[in-house]
Amino acid sequence: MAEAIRWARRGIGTTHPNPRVGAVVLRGGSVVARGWHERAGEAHAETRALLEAGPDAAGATLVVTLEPCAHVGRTPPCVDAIREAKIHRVVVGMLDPNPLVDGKGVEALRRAGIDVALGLRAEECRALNPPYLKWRATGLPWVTLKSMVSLDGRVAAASGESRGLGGPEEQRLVHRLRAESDAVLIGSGTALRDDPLLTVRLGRGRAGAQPWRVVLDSTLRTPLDSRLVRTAAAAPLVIATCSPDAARAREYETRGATVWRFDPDARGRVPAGAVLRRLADEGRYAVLVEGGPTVHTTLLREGLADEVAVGIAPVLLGGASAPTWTADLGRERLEEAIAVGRLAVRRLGRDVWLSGPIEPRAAWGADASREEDGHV
Ligand code: AOF
Ligand code: ZN
Repeated sequence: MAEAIRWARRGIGTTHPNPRVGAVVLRGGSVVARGWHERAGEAHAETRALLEAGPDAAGATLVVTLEPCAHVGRTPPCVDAIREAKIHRVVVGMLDPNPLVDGKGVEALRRAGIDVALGLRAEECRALNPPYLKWRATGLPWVTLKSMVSLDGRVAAASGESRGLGGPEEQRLVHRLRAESDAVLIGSGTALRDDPLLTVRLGRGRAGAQPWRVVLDSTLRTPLDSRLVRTAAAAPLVIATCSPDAARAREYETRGATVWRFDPDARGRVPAGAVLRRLADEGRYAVLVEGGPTVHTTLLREGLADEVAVGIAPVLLGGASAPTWTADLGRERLEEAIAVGRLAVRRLGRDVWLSGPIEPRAAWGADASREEDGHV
């Protein structure tokens, strides 16, 4: 299963809206074939592994991170392929919460007389797919808040300068996070202040399209000559707004951007939750939020954030008006603090990178109870 999980990871950044899935075929304890799901519309992990195994699959064990599908989607049911390949035993990491599958895959295999074990390394298999699992449970995407800050927590100097705060290793990690995301989101303040590109340029590029770049821009103030708009024909750009200015919207659209219009929220701003839901509806389940403080604060206040990832540069910026990466979270007391669990710490050159999930996670989060723990 550990090897199947490693293969599944290859799909991070490309499988959406499908989950990341890996599979291996075992004979006499050794791996004779492996497969992973690469792109929606293409073969599922287990089908690929079976194809590679060929006649070796007969009587063999198939290990797969997610329950094999029992339905006809863009591809035929994997349970049929498993049966036809004469697999003897299937070891499954976790059930697929897709209502079209959800236990039916395991049931179909057992009905066909195939021995099925369920729940092996279930937590690690779950950890392959936070975005897919959150979307299945809530209809919302998995949201990671990313920030680069000084040792005193500020995102920019008093002058507004922020470029170069994170070192080259940190920059590379940010590009990898983008490559692993289905959408990268910012507020219009960041578009104005930093004029970012938000594309994947460093490191291993994703084997396909760029993530969607999304700007929350209630008044359509993102400049037409910004780097985002100037590159809209080459990398997808969505401007989410509540401005009724159709002429201004057309200016973006003729340059290749897409404009989404929403009714303003109570504070007259683009409703972040509605934008996230729309992204999920479009199959974008992994959203990386790159600021600024207004957007991060809104998402934290509204309970829409799932994870934080903060790079800390070893400098003190000070500055009475230098912003920190969150603003008023609407909490007064220490006990009301938003807690981050299982904090991971990494050194990146001279910088430190901290990341972890926001706690407590919603009820859908850590529910492993549906798996038959101890069955394997
Ligand atoms: C698997 N193995 O590798 C994947 C599965 O439209 P389709 O045919 O690609 O089906 C998509 C659904 O199939 C997806 O929502 C999920 O329930 C399941 N994905 N299943 O057994 C795979 N990618
Ligand atoms: Zn399948």
